[in-house]
Amino acid sequence: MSKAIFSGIQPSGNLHIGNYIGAIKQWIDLQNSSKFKVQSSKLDENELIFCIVDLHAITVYQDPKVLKEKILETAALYLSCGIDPKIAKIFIQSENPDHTYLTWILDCVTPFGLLSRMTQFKDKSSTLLRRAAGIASSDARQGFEGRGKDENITVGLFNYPALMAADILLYDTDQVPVGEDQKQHIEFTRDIGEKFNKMYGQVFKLPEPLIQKETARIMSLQNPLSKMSKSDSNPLGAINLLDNNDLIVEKVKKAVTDSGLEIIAREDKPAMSNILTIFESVSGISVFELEQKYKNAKYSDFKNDLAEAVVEFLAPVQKKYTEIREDKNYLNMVLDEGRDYAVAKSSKKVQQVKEIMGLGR
Ligand code: AQP
Repeated sequence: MSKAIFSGIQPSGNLHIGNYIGAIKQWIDLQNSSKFKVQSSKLDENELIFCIVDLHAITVYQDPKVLKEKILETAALYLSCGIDPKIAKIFIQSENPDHTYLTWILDCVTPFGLLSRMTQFKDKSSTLLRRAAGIASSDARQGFEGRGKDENITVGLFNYPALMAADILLYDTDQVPVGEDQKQHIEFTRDIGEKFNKMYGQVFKLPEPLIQKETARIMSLQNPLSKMSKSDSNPLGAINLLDNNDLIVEKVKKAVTDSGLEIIAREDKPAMSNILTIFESVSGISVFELEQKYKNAKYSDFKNDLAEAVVEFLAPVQKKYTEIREDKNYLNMVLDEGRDYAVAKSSKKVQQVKEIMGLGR
């Protein structure tokens, strides 16, 4: 049976190895599985659609000049990591107005209480509050209640899941490959899609999240209890896909470790489990094999090898990235084609929605 796969990344900063392992790697695996090797322009066949979700990025302030650059950087990174535009479509979210149109419609069927339960909003808003107040503590969730009037916490940030639901529902998406952190938003999408279908009639397909359990959540190199993130205020927490070799080596060397010297993935060793997962993802050597290989090794030797593996893995990505960024025509062609494809599909869905709701003439 044909399947539609949709996913995206915010151009809200430097893409990191967590974005790669949690999302892009899965996209490439899906693309390379024979099922999706369909080089066809027909809209109703297996399809892979990858979006640069710039409208999501602006839920938190972005410097306009930087944002423009990061949008193209993200697109070029999709390609240099291995997304093939002959198989998958790549487009920029803000270039298809159907996303914001459907968001408003979904807002009008979304219970306020359901949105209020989204943990990402609680986490991000509490981080913004902390920054505004200069509070260093990582446990500021309860602070949110008392300081909810902060100007940086926008309605857009609160409404983020409705925009994400629109992204997904517009394309009759079957599966959404994401990291564990996005699971709740996919569940929200299903709830809202189902509610709409019950209220007005069958319009939306309900998507499933596609989450690789072992690599679902790559953690910060500086705090294994906190997700590796573009917006982390500690620059040593994330290995960015475009970091130079020296920086990668420095970040790996300075990565925090657990107590004890064992090189083993275990629940009570979150830092080691995290870096072993990263090692496995960039080298293709399983965590089990790595544990055997480094059984009696020194920590420093292990870290040297890890840094080398990351550098080796990123070298061809970075080389290809430079080529693509220098070829503006190519990048524009890919994005134009992706946008046209996306609009052709989503506009049909929007028409269906308008008709069933009695909107317009
Ligand atoms: N640490 C992570 N481990 C595994 N997967 C991750 N993803 C993000 N961080 C990790 C996955 O990458 C995709 C794109 O994420 P996003 O950019 O849309 O939003 P995010 O999850 O909020 O990413 P960041 O890096 O934390 O960005 P900021 O700091 O701007 O909010 C998603 O599939 C996500 O699961």
